Amino acid sequence: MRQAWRWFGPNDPVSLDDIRQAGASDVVTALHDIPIGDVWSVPAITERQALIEGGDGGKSALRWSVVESVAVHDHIKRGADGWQAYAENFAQTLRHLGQCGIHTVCYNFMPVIDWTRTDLRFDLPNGAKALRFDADEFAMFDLYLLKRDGAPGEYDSSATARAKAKFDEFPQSRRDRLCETIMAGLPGGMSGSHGIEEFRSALAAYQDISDDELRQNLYNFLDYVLPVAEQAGVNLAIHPDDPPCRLLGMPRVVCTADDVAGLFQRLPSPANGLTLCAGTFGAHVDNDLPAMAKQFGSRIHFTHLRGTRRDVDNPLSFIEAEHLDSDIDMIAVIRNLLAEEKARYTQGKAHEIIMRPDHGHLMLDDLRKEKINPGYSAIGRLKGLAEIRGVLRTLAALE
Ligand code: DNO
Repeated sequence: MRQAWRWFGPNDPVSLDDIRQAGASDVVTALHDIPIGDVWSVPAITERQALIEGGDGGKSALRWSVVESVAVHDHIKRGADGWQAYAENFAQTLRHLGQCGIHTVCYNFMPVIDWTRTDLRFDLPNGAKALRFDADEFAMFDLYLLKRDGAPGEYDSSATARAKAKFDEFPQSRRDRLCETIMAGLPGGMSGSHGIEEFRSALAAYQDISDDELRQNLYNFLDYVLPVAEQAGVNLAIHPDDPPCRLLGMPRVVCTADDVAGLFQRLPSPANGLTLCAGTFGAHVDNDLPAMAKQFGSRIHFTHLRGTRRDVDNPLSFIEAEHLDSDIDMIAVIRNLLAEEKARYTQGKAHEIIMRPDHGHLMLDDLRKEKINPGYSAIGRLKGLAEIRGVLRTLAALE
């Protein structure tokens, strides 16, 4: 397995030198400055590549091996007039990436909001801070802050009562922070930030789109881009919807193992692959992560090996737990991914799966830093990567 690290580019407070010290060999990044829907030109890609791979006189080598993510334009997700032009731009970006030797591209098909949390500094008993998704706080936002038209019909009476209790309990400052956390977009989010009116109208545009329609729009998009990806030597790796449940009345199509199985059945192209984001899938009670690692083995090109722990009294709420200590049997996931690599190797195929740690806890010195990207501070991810590296080494030694 190749050990990678997400980097947000030259303005990331965690530098390429830090990544070298973490012991990662591969970098996961994107050209975040290019507007969603525009083509990434070859010079723009090679310039970033030179920065990462330039060698810098005797320093450990790094390789930009995964793009996370090329964003899918909203027109494509809605199947709106002119979506094909955006699909063509996406395809052109894939051609350029393939030409530059970057062969793995993560993307997602989440409408309006990318990954979503309600608390970016949830206190853990050990003094570190974690990201958290609290379903009641989210419902409170939907019902009492956003006041979305369809919302009251979508929560049962006990969920509504819990949301109301939160609303009453939260001072204005916490309500404001919740709005910002949900609407401003998190690092690496592919949908940008919204003001409340803009947010309402972006959501309204999905009001009449069912899960089946969104799924069909995903298939139409992939019908368009997969042949290009194959030709360009690029594997696409869809990232699941995070969290894997219905939000704000919008359709969702990549939440469970069944969703993923359906996608591969409908579009068997070898370029049609998966980002096995253990933490995201693990937040859904139906998903068995070790089984998914086995079931989708040959399609897994990229993996986020983080863990989530669901609340006992509400399985829709969760915290980002320790990488090895969560609801997920991470050792079994890794064992199955290593078995997949071995099978590929035996078949003479490119065999290495790229992994990265994800959403580390905010801890130690990072707690005192002014500028951190939530989930992407250095030390928590360093801890996650080091723990996973220990598992990789141990399982290899036991072979
Ligand atoms: C959060 C990430 C997401 C993910 C994109 C994938 O940390 O897992 O931002 O990168 O949604 O396209």
